[in-house]
Amino acid sequence: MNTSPKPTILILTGAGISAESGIDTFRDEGGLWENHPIEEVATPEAFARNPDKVHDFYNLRRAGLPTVEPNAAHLALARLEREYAGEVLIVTQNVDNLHERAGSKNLIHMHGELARALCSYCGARHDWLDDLDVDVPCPACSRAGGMRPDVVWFGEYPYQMERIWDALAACELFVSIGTSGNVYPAAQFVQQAARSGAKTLELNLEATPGTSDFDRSVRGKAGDIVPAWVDEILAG
Ligand code: BJW
Repeated sequence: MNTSPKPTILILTGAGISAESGIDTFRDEGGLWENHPIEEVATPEAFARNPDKVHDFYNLRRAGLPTVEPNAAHLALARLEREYAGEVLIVTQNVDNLHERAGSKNLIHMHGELARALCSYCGARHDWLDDLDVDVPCPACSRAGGMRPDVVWFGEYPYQMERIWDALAACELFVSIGTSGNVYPAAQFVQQAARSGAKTLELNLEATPGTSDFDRSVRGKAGDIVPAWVDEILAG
């Protein structure tokens, strides 16, 4: 039984929420996939074929993390979590660390984190801000050649899915922010939440393939429409 005084809110975020911080999205014009085809950088096969190329792609993005700041949308979601009388869970597809730097605590990185490395030999995970390459030994098992970015590539299983399915079944409001809805399983969260009786809201710069699945859609930049929506919720 839900004993929260206010409806439980589950928020799914995507690359669009970090766009105004200066991080490229994937599929928009000029996005990351324009110069780096998915199959060359975001699959386990690509990493096995050409680890140097994949390391270069992620090293550049990791090195960019300290040069960007959370924007008004990240800050508004952190404020929502602090001030809202019910539960707020953010499930982000983003591998940047802008939600946590904005102050969000109840956060799942379903596609992993740029600032972490995973040893494919022993499975150990490490906080990681430096560049990775094929000669870097794992601090846990000391073997070189297995260290990779701790991110979820196509064909791999996203993180904390059990917890996410449970949260989708329990939430009363599902909000999708700045994601094109092209990638599964995140693309099906709206249907899952709606089936469990949640109200659904999409906040995005433009319409997406899933827009018609939402009860309500608001168009605009995340830095404008997310703080406005948070004000609306906190005002009751
Ligand atoms: C703004 C804005 C502003 C801009 N303000 N908005 C055939 C059918 C169905 C599924 C499959 C299929 N074949 C294969 C699959 C599965 C596959 C898949 O989905 N493939 C698709 C290509 C079809 N999925 C997987 O393999 C996943 N694993 C899996 O399914 O395991 C089995 C399983 C089954 C069931 C349950 C559970 C598991 C793994 C997917 C891993 C995705 N990984 C990446 C890379 C992560 C590392 C990295 O960052 O490099 O994740 S791909 C990339 O896409 C990244 C993102 O998180 C993800 C989503 O992108 P996102 O965030 O939506 O960005 P964009 O660029 O697409 O959209 C930006 C949006 O922002 C746009 O809408 C703009 O309008 C908006 N915007 N500026 C507001 N200022």
